[in-house]
Amino acid sequence: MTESTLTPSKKLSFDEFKKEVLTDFKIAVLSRECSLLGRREVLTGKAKFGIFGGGKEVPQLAMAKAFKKGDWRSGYYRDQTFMMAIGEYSPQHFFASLYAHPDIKADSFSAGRQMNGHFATHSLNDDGTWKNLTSQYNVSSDISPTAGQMPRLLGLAEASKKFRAIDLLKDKTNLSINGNEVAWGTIGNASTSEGIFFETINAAGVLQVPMIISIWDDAYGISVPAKYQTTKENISEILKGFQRDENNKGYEMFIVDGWNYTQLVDVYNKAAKIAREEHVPVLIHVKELTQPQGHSTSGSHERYKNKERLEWEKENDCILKMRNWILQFELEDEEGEILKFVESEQEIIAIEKEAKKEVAIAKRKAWNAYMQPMIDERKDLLQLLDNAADKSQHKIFIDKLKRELASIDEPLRKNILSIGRKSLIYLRDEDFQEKEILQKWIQNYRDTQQPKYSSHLYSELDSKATNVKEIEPVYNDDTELVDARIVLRDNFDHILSIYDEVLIFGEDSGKIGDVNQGLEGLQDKYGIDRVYDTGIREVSIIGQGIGMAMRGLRPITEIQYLDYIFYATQVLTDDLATLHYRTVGKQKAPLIIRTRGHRLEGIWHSGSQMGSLINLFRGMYILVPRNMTKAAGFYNTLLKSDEPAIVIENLNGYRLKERMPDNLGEFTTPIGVVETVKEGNDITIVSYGSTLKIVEEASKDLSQVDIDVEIIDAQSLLPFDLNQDVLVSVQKTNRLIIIDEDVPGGASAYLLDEILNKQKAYHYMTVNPLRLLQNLIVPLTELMAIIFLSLL
Ligand SMILES: Cc1ncc(C[n+]2csc(CCOP(=O)(O)OP(=O)(O)O)c2C)c(N)n1
Ligand SMILES: [Mg+2]
Repeated sequence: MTESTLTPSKKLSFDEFKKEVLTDFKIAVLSRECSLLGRREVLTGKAKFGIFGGGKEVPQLAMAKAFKKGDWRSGYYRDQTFMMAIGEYSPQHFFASLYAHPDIKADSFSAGRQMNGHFATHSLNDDGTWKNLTSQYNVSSDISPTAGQMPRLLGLAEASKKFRAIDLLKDKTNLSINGNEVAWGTIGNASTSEGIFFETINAAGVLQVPMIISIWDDAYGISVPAKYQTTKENISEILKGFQRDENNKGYEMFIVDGWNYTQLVDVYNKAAKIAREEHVPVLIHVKELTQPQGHSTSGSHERYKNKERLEWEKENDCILKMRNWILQFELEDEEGEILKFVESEQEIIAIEKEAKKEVAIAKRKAWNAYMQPMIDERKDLLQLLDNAADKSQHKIFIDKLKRELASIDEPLRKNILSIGRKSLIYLRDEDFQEKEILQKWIQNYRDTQQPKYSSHLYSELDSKATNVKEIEPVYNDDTELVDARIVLRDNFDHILSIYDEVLIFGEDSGKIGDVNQGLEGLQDKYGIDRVYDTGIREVSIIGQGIGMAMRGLRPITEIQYLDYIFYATQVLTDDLATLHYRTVGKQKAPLIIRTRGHRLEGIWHSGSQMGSLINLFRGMYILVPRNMTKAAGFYNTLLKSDEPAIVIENLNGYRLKERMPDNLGEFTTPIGVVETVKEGNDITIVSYGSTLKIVEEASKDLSQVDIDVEIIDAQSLLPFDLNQDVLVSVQKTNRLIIIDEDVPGGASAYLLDEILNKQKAYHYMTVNPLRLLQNLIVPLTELMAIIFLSLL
């Protein structure tokens, strides 16, 4: 473990050094001033909640110095000063995000969709193309679950490793320059108690990736002190075993006090050099930090810190310590002259005053920019209400609504829309032009304002996955029947040869080519950097995928069995599924997750828990192909577009026979389109995955008793049946059964809701629609009987 000593990494003249120190000090003070004023904005009701970077300013100045263009950060809500120091966060922006200004130009992180302190930069142009990521600072969009930034951090770092190792990627200089980019992580001391912290730390040590993780240690996690968080109350002490030595690869580690500016600068420069040049992960334990205003605006730290601790925090505030160091700094030059940063304290006071002023002005500007559009919108509505009131018999009520709206000091869109709609209730029996204009304005207002808050869950570009057209598999006359896994394998072979950016990895995916051999031989053919094994650690496998996808690669990560995806649930639902939404389309992670399930023969290795997936993973595509050709088609579709998805292959389908298509790598299965696999007139049966085969078998027997079923393969649960083909089928058959392996209230309930409420098929049904949950106690014969009886 390296204790730092000061060795400047570059030679500066004293004047340059002085300028840098004073500029840094000003950024720290500016940041602190934002925190102080930000808290007041919340306490006076102008913002709902605030979480700030106070007490962590000085180490972040040092981190910013070592952070180069092309590098990536994956951190958490305390990194306010870092963001300011790299020039990606101004005080006005600080207040815009505190007020949740829903304009990406005002709050470039999330247009008010995230709570403040959740940072991001833009990786994508408006047309969805990549920006030149190597000529800008890159900040992956933060999420709130503590340690949730860790899995993605691993992938961001691993991408550099891939760009350095894979010759085919060398020309992608807008994404990487020879893998020189470092992925910087930050995490609070208490969040290191999370399992995914340890999982990721271990994985990065194994992978030897350029990842630098800083632990901001203020000895607390909200109110809970280190003694309840960390063994020995010391995270670097317990991570000592990860330290590299002469015989073993591992981490480089540093321990440094968070108020010691010069030592911090030195440590961060050294860490960057090691990670960047050697691709060795580095851990920096930054101790003795404070939290001068407590955790967030929700409470005060006087409730849980004792007098001694509060006193200690005051004395050891990193900005105060930096201030004292600046005041006391003296250096004798070669001519014996004493060099100082400042001649007197007045110079420091002047910087502090200036910062205060700047922040106050920024706050006013941000507030006005946030409020002005809504004030204008209210004005428009008041005018329209006025016009309508003059014509209405209910003028008295409309006038009252007008007064109500006019009297709100700071009108929000919610107020405007709700008053507008209320007025229409009073006007419901009347008919005049002013009412019509008012009605249109309200409708238009809703249509134009709503997307500010809810757009971009999925891509809104022409290139979106649901726009990829179907290309059917082509067969020639002597096409052979093969084990279905061979279709998958040969299709992956084509994928790897077409797309240089594709990497496939997971547990047992490399050497043996996955447990069902859908990747057999592909590591030998494409190399260990493109098809490879990982440890057993689902959430960080997903993290590898997310991070690499954010850097322009096209990872296909394998989760060995669907049942084990749930270790990664938090990261999938909070990070991957929301990334596009929470950055308003400015970042993407088109990760393809390959897994297998649907064979209900036990508790594990075989589940079909679609209900939980479709609810938790909105923002991704959930695809349930009935066979391996359909699955291969989905992979091809997904690679022609750029959105995240889960493909659940049928565990019992790998050894069934399928025909080998000629156009491997080319044919596509459309997303959001059902397929009618058998036409019929008596009843519509919707199913998917492995139950579909059972339904097909039952239908053959039923045809012998003249029952003619129509079978529809849902194929894609998220989204489901965008063309509403099921509706057309029900219009013909007037009967519906949905069959799957999920629990009651699971995916079949979702499908029924889509068909009844979205497609409005209810009107065409002559009998109650049924949902049938196929499992061992509903064998084929019983299934047939149920279908038969439903027709009576
Ligand atoms: C998974 C999860 N659990 C709980 C929380 C609530 N929470 C937010 S911050 C926090 C404490 C984090 O402390 P630490 O990591 O030391 O960071 P600090 O705030 O002290 O900088 C907690 C418990 C959360 N956001 N996510
Ligand atoms: Mg803490």
